[in-house]
Amino acid sequence: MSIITKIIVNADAEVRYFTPGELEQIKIFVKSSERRLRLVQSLTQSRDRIIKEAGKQLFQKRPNLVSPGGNAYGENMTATCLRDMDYYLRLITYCVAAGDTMPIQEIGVVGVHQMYRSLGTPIESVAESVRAMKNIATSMLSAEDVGEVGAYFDYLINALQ
Ligand SMILES: CCC1=C(C)/C(=C/C2=NC(=C\c3[nH]c(/C=C4\NC(=O)[C@H](C)[C@H]4CC)c(C)c3CCC(=O)O)/C(CCC(=O)O)=C2C)NC1=O
Repeated sequence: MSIITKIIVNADAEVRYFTPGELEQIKIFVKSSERRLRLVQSLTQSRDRIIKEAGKQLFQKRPNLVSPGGNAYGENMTATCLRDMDYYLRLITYCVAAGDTMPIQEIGVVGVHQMYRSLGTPIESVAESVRAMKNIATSMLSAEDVGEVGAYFDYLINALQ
């Protein structure tokens, strides 16, 4: 799941020791761990605000979603929509902790197109909600942190398109 696990799986598949390049990757991962965990903490602490604000932006931009006939119409459906956003933000924090996109890949995007199609949920609006969360989350972060977190958001947005 983490970048280290991935490197081990790759090396073991080829029955070999780590390459210098892999050791370098592990070194970078270990060196950045304190910063990444701080980042996880700050996203976790701000999650309510990020989701509430991003939801507001989404429904302002696409009012048909919460109008009669819209997929997020009604209190329960709106809450389920915000819950999906919360799921995705949580997966982003896993990625930051792991230093890898694997958590999103394995938990968040397998079969997601088919799932949302069967729910009648417009997936491009789900992508839009993630884009809104990205903008809000990154506005609270330093440039270095924006680079890392932004990459995971972008990975997810691409997968939802
Ligand atoms: C962590 C991995 C994971 C994901 C991603 C996930 C998504 C997910 N979203 C669902 C529903 C839903 N998802 C939405 C979301 C939205 N509707 C909109 O119009 C907006 C564009 C969008 C919010 C941004 C809605 C409204 C439902 C309820 C649909 C229904 O019950 O008809 C459902 C159906 C079951 C349920 O209601 O819980 C699943 C499985 N579940 C998971 O375990």
